[in-house]
Formats: sequence, C-alpha cells, structure tokens
Amino acid sequence: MEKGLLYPVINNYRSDEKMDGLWNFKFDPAYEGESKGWQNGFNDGVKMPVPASFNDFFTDKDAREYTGDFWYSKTFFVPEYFEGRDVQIRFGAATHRAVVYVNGQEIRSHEGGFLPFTAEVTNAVKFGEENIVSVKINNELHRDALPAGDTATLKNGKKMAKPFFDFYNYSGLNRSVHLLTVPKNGIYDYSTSYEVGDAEATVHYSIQADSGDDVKVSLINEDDQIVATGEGNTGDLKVDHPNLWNVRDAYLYTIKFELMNDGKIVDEYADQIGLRTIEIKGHEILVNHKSVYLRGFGRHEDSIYAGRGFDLNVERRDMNLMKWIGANSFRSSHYPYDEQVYKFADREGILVIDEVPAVGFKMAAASFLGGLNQSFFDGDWTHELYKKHLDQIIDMIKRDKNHPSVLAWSLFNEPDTSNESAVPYFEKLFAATADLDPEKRPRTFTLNEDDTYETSKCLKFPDFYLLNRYPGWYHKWGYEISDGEAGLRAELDEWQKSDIDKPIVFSEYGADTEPGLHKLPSIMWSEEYQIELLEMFDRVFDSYDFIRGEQPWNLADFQTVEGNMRVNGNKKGIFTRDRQPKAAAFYLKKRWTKLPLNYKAGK
Ligand code: GCB
Repeated sequence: MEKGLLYPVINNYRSDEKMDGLWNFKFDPAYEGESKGWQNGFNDGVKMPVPASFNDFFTDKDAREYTGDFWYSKTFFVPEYFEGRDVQIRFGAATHRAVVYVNGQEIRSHEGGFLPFTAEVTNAVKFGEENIVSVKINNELHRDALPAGDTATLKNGKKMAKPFFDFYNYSGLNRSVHLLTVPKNGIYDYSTSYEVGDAEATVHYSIQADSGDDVKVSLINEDDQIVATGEGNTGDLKVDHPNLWNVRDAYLYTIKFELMNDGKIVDEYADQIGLRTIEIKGHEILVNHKSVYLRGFGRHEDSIYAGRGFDLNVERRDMNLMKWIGANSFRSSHYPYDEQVYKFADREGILVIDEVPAVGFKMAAASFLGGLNQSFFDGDWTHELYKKHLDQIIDMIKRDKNHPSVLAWSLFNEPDTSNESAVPYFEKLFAATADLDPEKRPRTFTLNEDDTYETSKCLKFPDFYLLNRYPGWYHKWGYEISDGEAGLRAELDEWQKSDIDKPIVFSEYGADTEPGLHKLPSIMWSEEYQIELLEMFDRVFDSYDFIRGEQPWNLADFQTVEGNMRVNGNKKGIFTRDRQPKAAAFYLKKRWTKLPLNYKAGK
C-alpha cells in the first residue's frame, strides 16, 4: 500500500524529470543477479527502451516468452540543488514485482504490475554526482497473485507463464519512470467529493500533508479566474452557477493547494477536477442526477512492438476512435491503466469503469490452459491472494479517486461466484473497500457466462451488474445464433422476473473477426458475422429496460498466448490492432451516434 500516489507535477516546490529512454537490461534465469552484484549496476546487458514490455522486441522465442527474474539498470545525475528536498524515483508500473536498488543499496520492493510505486531515495543518492538505479523485476504468474496464473517449468528447464486470463503476459517497465523532488513534510494526497445543483455546487475537499502547516485552497475555472477559496485541511468550496462535468461535455476546474508556514508557501499541488455526482438508483446510472446509457468498450493497453508499454500516441488514437464511433465509456479491462488515460478521459468526458487486475479467479472455464475442476475460492492460495487483492484496490482508488471520468470500481473480472466458497471472500472484500472512496462510487465486478441470476451466489454485492456473455461465439455459434439469442433472452427474463432493482451493463460480448475476411452469407470469423452478432445483441438490449449499457469486447485486437483458440491473438476488436476499422465499426457508429445519452431514462 502506498502512502500517496499523486501524479508528478512541476512547480516552485516540486520537480519531475522522466528517466525514460534506454536502460541496460538482462535476463536472470538462474536467479543470481544479487550474487553477481547486478544491484550495483551493469553495462553488459542489451539496451532496452522504457517504457515498454521487453517481449516483442526480441527475435528469439526464448527471450519473448522469458519468465522469471530480469534486471534493468541506468545511471542518473542528481544535481546539488536537489539537496534539502526529498528525492524519489516513481515507477509507473513494473510488471509484476520489483526490487529497487540505488547505488547498490536495497530501497524497497513492490508487487502489482499495473500500479505505481515510489522509492524514497534521499538517503541513498549522492548529490552532485552520477548515481545508479537497478531494478530486479519478476514476471512469474501464481495463483496467490494478481493477475492469477501458474508458472510451469518445461522439461528443458525453461519457465513458462500459464495465465488463467486471455491477454499476453507482457512484462517490464511498462510505464514511465520519474525522478522527483518534493518538499520535506509536503502534501502527499488529497480527495474531493461533490454536491451539485444548477445554481450552486459544493466541493468537499480534504488534503493530507506531513506537516501541520496551514492550507490554502483555490478553485480556478477554465478562464483562469478564481471562483472559490478555502482554508484548512478539510473544507467546502461553494461555486455559483457551476460548469458541471458532463458525459462527452467535460468542464475541468483546477484545484490548487498551498501549504503555508509562517506566511510563506512551502508546498503547492494543483490538479484538474470535474464537478459532478454519480449515483445508481433503480435501473438508472445517474451523472449529475441525469440518466446515462453507457456505450463503449472493454479495452487493453496493447500495441505492436512495445506490448503493454504505455504509448501516448496509441492512446490519442484510441480516444479519437472512441469519439468517432460515438462511445462515451470504457472499462479498464483487466487492470488500472496508465494515469494519462484517465487524464484524456477527464478531458473528453468519457466514463471509466476502473478495474483491478483480479482476473483469472476461476479454474475451470476462464483458463484456456485446462484449469482444475475446483472452485477457485476453495484454493489454499486465497489467504495470500486476498491481501494482495485488497492492497491493489486500495492503491487503485488512492491513485484514481480524483478523476471525474471514473464512474465505478470493478473489483474482479469473471470470478467463480457459482460456488458458496466465494461468499466469505466477497463479504470480506466488499466490507473492507466500502469506505475507501470519499465519493463512494459504485462497486461492481463482471459475471462470467456460468454466473447467472440463478447460479451466482454473489449477486447481493455489486451496486450494478456487469455481464460478460458470449452466445453466438463460445456456444450457439454460426447458424445456431438464433438459439443463442433465445438463450440470452431466457436468462434476461429470469432477471426481469426477479424485479431486478439494479442496472445491468453488458461489459463483454463479441466475435473473433479476421479483418478482410468477407463471406455472403456470413460465416464465423468474417466481418459480416461480427455485425450479425452485434445486431443480435442490440435487439436484445433494446428489449429490456434494465440494460443500461453496452460495451462490446474489444475496442481493438490484442495479443494473447498462442493456442488453438487464438490466431495470433484475440480478434474480437471492432478495430484492428493497428487501429483501423473493421466493417462492424461503421455499424456501431450508426447505432451509437443515434442513441440518446439518456436512452431508456425513467424506465
Ligand atoms: C472473457 C474475458 C476476456 C477475454 C474474452 C474472450 O470473458 O473477460 O478477457 O478476452 O472473454 O474473448 O474470450
């Protein structure tokens, strides 16, 4: 658990230099890095770009599939004028676990490959000199870790990742590394929550700092005018005739905190926020008390060459594709994305269902690798797993809570909830996470096909339901798709009979589609079949009032492990991996640009 996860900023009191670029890189298959002194740095590795996953740069398969320990190292200069401030190295993501050394001294370790962590290096660095940072990373998968999987050892002694999930185990320093200075005893966290009306809005704020110094707060509009001020660690800011943050119509205020000692500013932190409320009421998802129908995608951070390495260029393109097609939301399936993704979404007015990497918590069906026939939550690994799971939810909420774009927290993808053994785990997790978010956003998780109104034992936990459903693809496919539709309707009729009092969002459905494959009449894998499957789902969505969102799987094709279920990855993208439209994109654009934002409101 991190103390604070504020995004780095530069001002008179704080500095931020990216340490991105080429690092030295080495595999450590014998787990002997420390005994060979690699924590002191090394020069005999290959040059590896950061941020990036190492996998797809290599031309030999042993390197691409490498599973185990590997090291990054880099020299960096710490200027003398940094003295007197706290010096930190902030890693955006090291997948999946890391140990950080500076000048040979172990600073800290961290587990969780999709969230940032900060190494406090003030006492380890030499000011006015070159320093060396070395990072040992491990990308093995285990059942007691997130995302869940196994690590197998082949007969030739090589290790291999066996994910219980359907995305490639891209590994490395996947996000930027920052060298930061912050004032001693400065601000380390803040949060806001809102009440909004047409004539007035209230921003409740609270700020955490290491000193007892006075705090001054100001709220600044997009025209650079101060619209409200406050004093103290907690308080309310009142805004007359506020510009609210609305879906696809975002307005961002700047909130600025100044820490004052003896009338002098000693620290400052400013961020962009949006004034809006979120609520689930009956079948409605309400933003600023108005009903919103979600349309958008499940996504992945995935692109050619750099794998899961965050690429601002790809993200810009993805945002433009989502705007073009008429989307207003996405799920950060299956892990929290780079912070810049949320900044984009804040600016564009796109809602995000933010998901923790609790994926693969199902032995039988979710793993294409032949999982065990037992309930996941019966396993003896759940005790350790729970601790890591909670820790990562805490950090995800700490990191992302101030983004207006974040609509809800997804605490699992497709856990095995059809067995009673899931219940105590869910009870504990939902209780432990209830008060983490000052905005109390809704919490949810996706229900796999096996977990229905009739079978799931965990339906009381989510504030609204996310359904992943694959009729027309994994069952009742091709010419049988009409039976798939009938089955889907039969399931939804059961929900309806239950007098369901929460909205359902379809968070996954789709068909693998080879771009350029055309066939009349359609066959599976053709562009025509993908459209027919979407049309089938859309007919169903239009028939039930409690369905309040549609997020087909996936925005774009993405890499998975190789196997007899996948032809060079998952091809359910509405766009190709290089972000060009399949025919289905034009179909969805037509539907989504016509659907009103408040589709089904009041029903
Ligand atoms: C799912 C998973 C997702 C897979 C998808 C598929 O249910 O949540 O990670 O990629 O199905 O295409 O099989």
